[in-house]
Amino acid sequence: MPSTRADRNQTELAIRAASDALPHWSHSTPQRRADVLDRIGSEILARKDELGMLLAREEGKTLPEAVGEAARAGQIFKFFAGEALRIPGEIMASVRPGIQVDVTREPVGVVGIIAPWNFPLAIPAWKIAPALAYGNTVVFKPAELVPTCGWALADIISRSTLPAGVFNLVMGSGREVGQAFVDSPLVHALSFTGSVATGERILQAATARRAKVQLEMGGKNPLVVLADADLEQAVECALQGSYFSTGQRCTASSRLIVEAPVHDAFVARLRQRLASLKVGHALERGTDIGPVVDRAQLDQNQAYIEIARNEGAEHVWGGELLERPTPGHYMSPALFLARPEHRIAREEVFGPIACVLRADDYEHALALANDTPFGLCAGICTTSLKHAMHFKRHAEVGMTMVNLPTAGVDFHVPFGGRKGSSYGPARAGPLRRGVLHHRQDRLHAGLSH
Ligand code: TXE
Repeated sequence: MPSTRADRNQTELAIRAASDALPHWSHSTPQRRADVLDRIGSEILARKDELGMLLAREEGKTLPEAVGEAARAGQIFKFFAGEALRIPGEIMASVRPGIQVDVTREPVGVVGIIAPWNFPLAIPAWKIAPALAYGNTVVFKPAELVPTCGWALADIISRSTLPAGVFNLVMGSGREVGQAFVDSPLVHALSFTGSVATGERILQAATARRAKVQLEMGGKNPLVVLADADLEQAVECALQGSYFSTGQRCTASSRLIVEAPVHDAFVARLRQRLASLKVGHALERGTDIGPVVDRAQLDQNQAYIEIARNEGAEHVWGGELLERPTPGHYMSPALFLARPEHRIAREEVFGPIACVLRADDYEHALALANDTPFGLCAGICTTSLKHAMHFKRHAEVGMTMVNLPTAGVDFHVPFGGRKGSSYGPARAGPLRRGVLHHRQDRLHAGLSH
């Protein structure tokens, strides 16, 4: 019986196909690439409800979140269709007489894309669309837990009139298929999102053979709540950022750093809101938090709850396994009061678990926020313009949010972190430079002190 998992030989055939297709595709016109990407984006958008249903059933996020993700994947392809027409170049004066210098941006070559399971449509779209827009060819490996979403995306791409070999789906294990991408001299660049351990391994191997590499790994993102914050808004930011999508987002806020004067009120209110959340079937109307993605992740979450208790973190709410009418890996959202040295305050759990750290003042809160090897994103809830502006400049992360949840980013701007969270150019295309970016909800200027 044929296997649904590719082996190393089949992976190498796909890489060879991508390599053979490169000369033609890399010299295709921007209009040709724009048309293809636009077609893909249109089909995804037209089928977003059906794709969202597929995603919710396979990964377990709630149906509204899943439909939103499918729509986002469509918008990403549409955006990069436009970008394909806007590839800039420069003409510069030469230092030598009678000579003109053209600076152009060229495709990198064959791009190996290795994706995680937590955003099985949007993250692949965010890697595939820019790679194709700028004339690269692609070999794509979805995560093992989400083959249906990977297949659905590839099926749509296969109908977009792309020449054969430009885009290749290879299903299989990280060890076999992923490793073959990493090792192949025909793969010029690798774009990876996933765990720190796998990212480190890819980095070592890729740099040894001088492949270009872009890594998005974990986060331990802080949300700072200052005493002058709108408390209700801050609690909603924490709730959304820490627990929605079952906490399975690299941008989730898992450290809630709260200034002492509002600490107890914040915790009480958050506890109250947690009690009102509905954990249940991803397709059921009214579900706030779907199941954990699989048994291994659920075990990891439970292990961290045990570690938190053993290390002396104070349990505030949740963390229990839940029974529901249909089988699933359900658990209630968990909240702890922790100290900075607790593992629950230092390591990425990737589940619906957050901890609160008490801060004496703004400077202490900032120091706690930066006390981590990660640096993906950070948030601050405050009505002080002075502190918001300072935080945007001094939080050691790629992205800061003001009076917004840490999770939730725009697709048309670079995405990336600092320190241990990221490596290489920010996600938004292999040809773009990373910048730090900041977003903010309304801020009451003039109230700064
Ligand atoms: O990640 P892996 P997994 C974290 C999260 C989670 C843990 C494990 O804590 O509990 O990672 O998740 C492929 N060469 N995050 O097992 O193993 C693999 O097949 C090449 C956080 O899913 O890193 C998959 O396609 N590729 C993160 C992809 O790498 C290899 C999102 C990710 O798998 C490979 C996901 C190898 N040797 C997990 N081994 C975030 N912060 O966004 C595996 N892969």
